[in-house]
Amino acid sequence: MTSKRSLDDLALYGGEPAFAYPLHVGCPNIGDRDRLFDRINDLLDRRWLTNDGQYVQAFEQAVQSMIGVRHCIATSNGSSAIALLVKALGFSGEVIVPSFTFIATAHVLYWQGIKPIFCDIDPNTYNLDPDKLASCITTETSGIMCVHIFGRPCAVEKLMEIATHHSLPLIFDAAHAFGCSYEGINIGNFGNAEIFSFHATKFVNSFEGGAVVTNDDELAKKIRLMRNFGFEGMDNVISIGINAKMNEVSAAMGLTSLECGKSFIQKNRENYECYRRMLEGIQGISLNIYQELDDFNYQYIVVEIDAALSGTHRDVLLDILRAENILARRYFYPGCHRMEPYRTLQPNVGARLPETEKLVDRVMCLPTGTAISADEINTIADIIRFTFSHATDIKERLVEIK
Ligand code: T4K
Repeated sequence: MTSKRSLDDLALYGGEPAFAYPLHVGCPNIGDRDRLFDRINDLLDRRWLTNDGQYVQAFEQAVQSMIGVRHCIATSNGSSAIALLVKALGFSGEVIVPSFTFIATAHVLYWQGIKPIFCDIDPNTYNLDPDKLASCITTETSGIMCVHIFGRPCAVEKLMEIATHHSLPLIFDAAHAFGCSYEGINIGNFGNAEIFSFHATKFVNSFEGGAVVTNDDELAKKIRLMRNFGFEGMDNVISIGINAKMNEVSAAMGLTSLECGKSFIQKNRENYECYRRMLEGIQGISLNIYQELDDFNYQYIVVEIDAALSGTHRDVLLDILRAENILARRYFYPGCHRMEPYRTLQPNVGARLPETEKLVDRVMCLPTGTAISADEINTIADIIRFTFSHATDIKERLVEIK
């Protein structure tokens, strides 16, 4: 329970922070240290540190069998996985993407001279709205990249229908969706290919890492070559390529993390249920509810703040929480279209993204993962309740400060 009794108890106004240490949204899950150190000692003993080593191969196999997909090509990070995939599919001109995503989704395209065409989202799922997709297609469109944002699957079937109808390749940025499924099929099996991120902040992590997964043999072969400068054999380069390889220490961490994946999901789910109970009945905050039908990794706790109902704008709550050492994040404010270079290149695009513009002002992610306890979640919820119940006084103070 928080000891906040008056506004002056809030750390923002000089009180003692609720936590003496930071509570992060993306605090990494560590897993079985002994197994990790055994593996690292083993790879050091064998002096094989990178370049398609034993642990990378084992990691790829483990991902393949877990997802039930024919190919997994492990990469240095999620961004390089997208870059390889976009290059291998020959995307050019324009590619349709949501703006409500991490900046990497758009940047990887623009980095390769491709113009991201931002499409609006469905406010219920935060994913690209298939009903708005067709109007974004032009003669320059070479592909569609959707994002299973926060791990919630996109409207896969509708998207595939539209892509097929227009003969466009469809890929998924599944950076958040490892361990999730759509109608009984694991994410990783849809479209031409999908990519995962195994960054430190993901529930299964390899420090830095990523992967392209696909059931297309030819595409997999092409990407595997591109990941290693286009080398086929020792001194024969048969295609353009770059260095996007995952190293052995990362793969050792990835494998170890994967082995603990079920327990990480279990803990994330417990945290989610705890938030659900604790936030219930607080007017003006709604927790994203997930379909029970499919597998889900619960790696993000996503809430929307209704400023009219709660009397508190999301950003005011964010300042209050952060002063208490609760380092909530405004993922994905302000939307890619309002970040450079896109806001300069496409200054009026916001007009056709009304749902994205509304959401980026309301949404927030709260700390979760194996490092957080139920007591800490209770305190976070108490501070939110306290803030909303003192909304008028807080507003007055803000006016005074200005
Ligand atoms: N597509 C999508 C949809 C993505 O969300 C991402 C990445 C990508 C593509 C690209 O994948 P990668 O190339 O990154 O593999 C973080 C992550 O760096 C990024 O991977 C992730 N998405 C994004 C949603 O979140 P930042 O800039 O917010 O990271 P940072 O450093 O602020 O970390 C987030 C929180 O985690 C902080 O509160 C601090 C905490 N943290 C972080 C690290 C690295 C720790 O406690 N320990 C740590 O070691 O992007």
